[in-house]
Amino acid sequence: MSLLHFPAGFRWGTATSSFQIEGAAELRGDSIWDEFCRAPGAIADGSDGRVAVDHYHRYPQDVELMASLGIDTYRFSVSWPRVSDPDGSVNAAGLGFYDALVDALCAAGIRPWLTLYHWDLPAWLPGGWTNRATADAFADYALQVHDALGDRVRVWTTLNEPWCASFLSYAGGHHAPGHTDAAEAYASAHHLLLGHGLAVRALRAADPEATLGLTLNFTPAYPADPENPADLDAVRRIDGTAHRFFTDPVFRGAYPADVIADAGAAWPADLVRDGDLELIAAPIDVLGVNYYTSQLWRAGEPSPQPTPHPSATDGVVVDRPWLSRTDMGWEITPDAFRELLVGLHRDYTGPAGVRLAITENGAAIDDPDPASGPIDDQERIDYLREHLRAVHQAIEDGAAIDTYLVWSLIDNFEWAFGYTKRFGLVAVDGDLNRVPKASAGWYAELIRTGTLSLPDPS
Ligand code: IFM
Repeated sequence: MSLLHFPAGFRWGTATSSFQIEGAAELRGDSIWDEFCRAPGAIADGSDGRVAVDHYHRYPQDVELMASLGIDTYRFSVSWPRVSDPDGSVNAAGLGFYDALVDALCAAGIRPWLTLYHWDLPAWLPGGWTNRATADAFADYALQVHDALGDRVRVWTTLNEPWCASFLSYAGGHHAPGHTDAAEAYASAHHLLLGHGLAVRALRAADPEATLGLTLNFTPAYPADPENPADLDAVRRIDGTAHRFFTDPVFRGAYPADVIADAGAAWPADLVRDGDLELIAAPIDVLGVNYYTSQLWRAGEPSPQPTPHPSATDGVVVDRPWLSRTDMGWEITPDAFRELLVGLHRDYTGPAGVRLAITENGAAIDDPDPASGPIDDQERIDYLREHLRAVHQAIEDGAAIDTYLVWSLIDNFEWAFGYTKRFGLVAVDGDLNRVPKASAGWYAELIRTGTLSLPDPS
C-alpha cells in the first residue's frame, strides 16, 4: 500500500445542481428543462425534475449528511426560475430557500460554492441563449442572488459547462431546448460567455473580495492515428469547439481564428460586438474543471445526424476496448486527466495566476437497488481513487489545484438519461430516503486523513 498526501488546506467536497435534485417544481416557474422533459422521447425513462430527489424539502437532512462525512465544500446551483419572476423581479420565497440552505451549510461548517447557471434557464426568456438580451438578464439575476447571499457565499461560479448549454443543446439537440442548428449553437455559446463576462463585471464591482470563476467541461480528444493528418484535423476541430472556443476568449481575449474559419457560413454575422471580448476576458480567480473521460477520434464520412460538433460532422469516436467504462459508456482514462490539468495550468490558468478547482469528477455505476442491502460500489471507489491519483500527480507537476468536488453527493436526474444513471455517493430509495454507499464512507476517510491509499499492484 502506498500513500499520497494532499497539501494541507486542500478542500474536499461534493457537487449537485438545482434541476437535478431539488424537485418542488410547483413552487417555481418553468425552465427550458421542464419543457424539454415534456417532449415525447426526450428523456430516456420519460421522467422529469418535478420531484427529483426532493432536496428542496430535505435539504436539512442532506446538509447533515454532508457534515457527517466531513465535507468541507458544497457546490450547488441556484434555479433562476425559482428566484426570479417573469418580469425580472426577485421571487422572495424562492430566494428564501437558498438563504436557508446557505445558513444551514454555514452552521454545519460547510463552505457554500454557488453556481449561478447549471442549465435551468427560465422558459419565458424569448429565444433562450440565442438572444443577446439573455446575457443582460443573466447579469441582473446574478446581482439579485448576490445581494441576498453574498454576505455568506464567497465563491461564485457563473456558468456550468457552457459547451453543453450551447453546442450540445442547440446543435446536437441532446439537451434543452433540443435544437439542431449550428448558427444557434455559435450564438448561444457567445451569449453564454457574454453573460459570464457581464456577471463577473457586476459581481466584481459589488464585491471585490469574492472569488469568481466559471466551470468548463473537458473531454480531451486524441487522434486515432497520430500520423494521419485527417485524424489530426478532426481532433483540432473537435478541440476547437469543445474547449478552445471557451478557454481562448476567457484567458486570451479572442476566439480561435481556426474555429471561426471552420464555422464558415454558420457563424452569425455581427455576433461579436465591440467590447464583448474585453468583457469575456475579465479576470477571474478560479477555473472549475469538470472531467469524466477522454475520447479517441478519427476522420470518417460526414454524418447526416445532428452532432454537437458542427464543424466536425466527419468525426468518429473510436472505441478502446481494452479500457473499462462507466455505466455512461465513458472510457475510464485518468492519465488524460493529469495531462489535461497540467496543460491547462501551463497554457491558460498558470500565466493568468488563476487557480484550478476540480468542480466535478465521478462515475455512473449500475449500483444495486438500495432495498437489496448496503451498496458496495467498489467500481466508483476505484474510479475516484485513480482520478485523485491523477490530480495528485498534476499538483506534483506544478498545477495549482486546491479543491476536488465529487459529482455527485446523491443519485439524481441525469438529464436526457433521466434517473437511469447513478453518480451519487448516496443512493435514494423508493421513499426518497438517503442511503450512503460504501464510496461515501471511503470519501469520508480520505477527507479525514487528506491521504489517498493506493493498493499495491497485484
Ligand atoms: O450530471 C452532469 C452534470 O449536471 C454536469 N456535468 C456532467 C454530469 C454527469 O453527466
